[in-house]
Amino acid sequence: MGILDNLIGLIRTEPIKESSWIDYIKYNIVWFIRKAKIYSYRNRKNPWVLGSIFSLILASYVVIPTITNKNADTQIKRSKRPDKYTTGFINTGNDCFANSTIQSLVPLYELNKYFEEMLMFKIPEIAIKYPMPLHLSMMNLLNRLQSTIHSPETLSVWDFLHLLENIHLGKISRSQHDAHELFAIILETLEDEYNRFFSFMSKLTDDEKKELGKIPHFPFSSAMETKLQCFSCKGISKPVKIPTMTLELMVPQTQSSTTLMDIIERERNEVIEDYSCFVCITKFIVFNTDKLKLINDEQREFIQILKESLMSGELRINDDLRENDTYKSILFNNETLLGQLKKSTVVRKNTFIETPEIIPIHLSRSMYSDTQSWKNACNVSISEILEFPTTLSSSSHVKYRLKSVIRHQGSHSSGHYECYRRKPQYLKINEDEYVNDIPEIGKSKSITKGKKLGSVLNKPFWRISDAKISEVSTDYILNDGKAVYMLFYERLYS
Ligand SMILES: *[C@@H]1O[C@H](CO)[C@@H](O)[C@H](O)[C@H]1NC(C)=O
Ligand SMILES: *[C@@H]1O[C@H](CO)[C@@H](O)[C@H](O)[C@H]1NC(C)=O
Ligand SMILES: *[C@@H]1O[C@H](CO)[C@@H](O)[C@H](O)[C@H]1NC(C)=O
Ligand SMILES: CC(=O)N[C@H]1CO[C@H](CO)[C@@H](O)[C@@H]1O
Repeated sequence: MGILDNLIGLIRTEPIKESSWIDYIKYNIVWFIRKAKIYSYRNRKNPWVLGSIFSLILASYVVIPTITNKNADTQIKRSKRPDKYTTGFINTGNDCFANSTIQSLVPLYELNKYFEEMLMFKIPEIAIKYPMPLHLSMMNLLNRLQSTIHSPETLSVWDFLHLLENIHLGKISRSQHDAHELFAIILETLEDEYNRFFSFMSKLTDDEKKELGKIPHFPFSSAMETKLQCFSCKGISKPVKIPTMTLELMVPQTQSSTTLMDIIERERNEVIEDYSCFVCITKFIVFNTDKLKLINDEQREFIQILKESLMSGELRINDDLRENDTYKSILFNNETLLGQLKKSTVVRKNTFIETPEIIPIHLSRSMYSDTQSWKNACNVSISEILEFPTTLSSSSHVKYRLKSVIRHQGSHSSGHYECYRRKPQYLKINEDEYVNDIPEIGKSKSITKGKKLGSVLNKPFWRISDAKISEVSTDYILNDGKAVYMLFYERLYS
């Protein structure tokens, strides 16, 4: 119990505003320990696991900085500027994929705002049975990575990764080390925690829901709508709604260079040849009814239904009517006639119908043959601002701005990941006193007027290669098209 008492005492020093969070974190600690027992029971040969869970709990909640100053024993580098350094990670092996993935999440304003809103949320008692360990650990990690520092500092990403392993009762493959896979696991785990946590909502009455206040919105969730349109008849398909969290884009394999906008455009308007458009077929059938061999009243009735459906404009190019047995029997009796009908070309349009706050983009650069795989080194020119139409018909656009990039250098099977991370805008309010515009988790602040820092305007990004931090311009990143692998864009409101 000593450890728990100790932890609970430490929790109070965390910047938590809602007292319900104290009970909630206590619950999470108990959950951790139970999970750790199950995990260590299953891994009896690995008794270290339980110990690592305790050190993990400590690592996740202890506010005492475990950040080490790398240059403590040599000459200490110090900068008066707040934007010269940011905290990097200590490389303990092949974890640059993890370092870069976490770093890429740090400058996401909307993610920080989400965590901030979560901490403001008054957790009802009914919800204190749905743990969110990854949320808590991530809040803690981002909080530390965002702190303004004046000399180089590092911390280890493995506390976070061990937690992720324990949540899934398994190991994160250390041989795989792919930044995109890790990001996908983090995102899925966060979303799963979010959905489970808020599942209590369905048990509440409308009045009880009103009392809860604003429910934080998961910033990655969005939905795309996929619709097919026929070039010949202009008919459209029934739209399909697809929940989306990451834009998965295939880098063209036959070009040596392209632009991100081109890839997105191609994905958004994908042309498909040889499509059996049901509207075109129906038109043909309706115009050639006299030539059709119809063998019973059912078939004649069906043709009438087709006609009405076509006239009303309700017929879709992939209408369910084409699955109807009567329709199939008409086709069977008239194969020769209908065989004369040409196939259509259609375009598949993918559009956001719910726009996300953050768009992660994964550029798939893997190429495979029967025996080997290699990396597609196509030069993809990226842009700082992306625009997306929100619906097929309307001309309204939403804008997104580049916040971070994960770059990969090397071959398909080995290589090095680095992160370009946008600096916050620092405002100088006094001599040697700065504030920045990132909503730091748990530290509410009002943005004051001040002089913008010139070095942020000239070099708005950090290039973070594990513990090594340098400062780069936007153009530098936009010209790094052979290495860009994952991109994080964030909604611009203006
Ligand atoms: C991740 O960062 C930590 C801390 O800087 C570092 O020790 C580790 O080597 C990094 N991983 C890789 C693969 O560079
Ligand atoms: C096919 O269409 C006919 C006429 O509309 C309808 O009566 C019948 O139930 C449909 N069959 C199926 C399997 O949907
Ligand atoms: C990639 O394309 C950009 C923009 O066209 C160019 O500036 C850059 O030099 C290219 N990179 C390489 C390695 O060819
Ligand atoms: C099986 C088949 O094609 N049957 C008939 C469909 O309609 C045409 C034109 O009326 C006939 O020639 C086919 O025999």
